[in-house]
Amino acid sequence: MKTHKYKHGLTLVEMLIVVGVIALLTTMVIGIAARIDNQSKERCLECTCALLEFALQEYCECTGKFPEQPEKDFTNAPLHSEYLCRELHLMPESREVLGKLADSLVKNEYGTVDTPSEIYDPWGTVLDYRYVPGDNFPELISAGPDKIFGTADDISSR
Ligand SMILES: [Ca+2]
Repeated sequence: MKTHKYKHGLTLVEMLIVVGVIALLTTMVIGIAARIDNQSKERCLECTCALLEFALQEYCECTGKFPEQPEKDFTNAPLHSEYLCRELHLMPESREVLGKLADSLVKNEYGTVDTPSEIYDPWGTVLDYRYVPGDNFPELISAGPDKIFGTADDISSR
């Protein structure tokens, strides 16, 4: 007579397959979440740059020129950002536009000499401000997701 012996539970191979599938799905979800996070930060940066360009235009209408760049060596982004903030705060029109930036992107909004204001990108790196030779409209540059200037993922306001 034939007896049916039922197994209960999973074999080791089945357990390994289940763990592997869960690990694969987790990796996919994390990758998709990171991509969505980066895309939302890029949109935030676009809005920030648009606001800053508007503030720069307001500043230019009041003073007849854009804020100068204090250093021409393109290596000191915090100094450029501090100077840009200080200059934009001087004119009421540009200060008003600057006030529309998200609080999380502005460090020391009412900066002093000891704790100057700086504008950050959504990844937490200070935004650089520079002039491109041959173009008199200043350029805003984010170091991008890797937080390092001069790499392929840098994002320009151009
Ligand atoms: Ca970069």
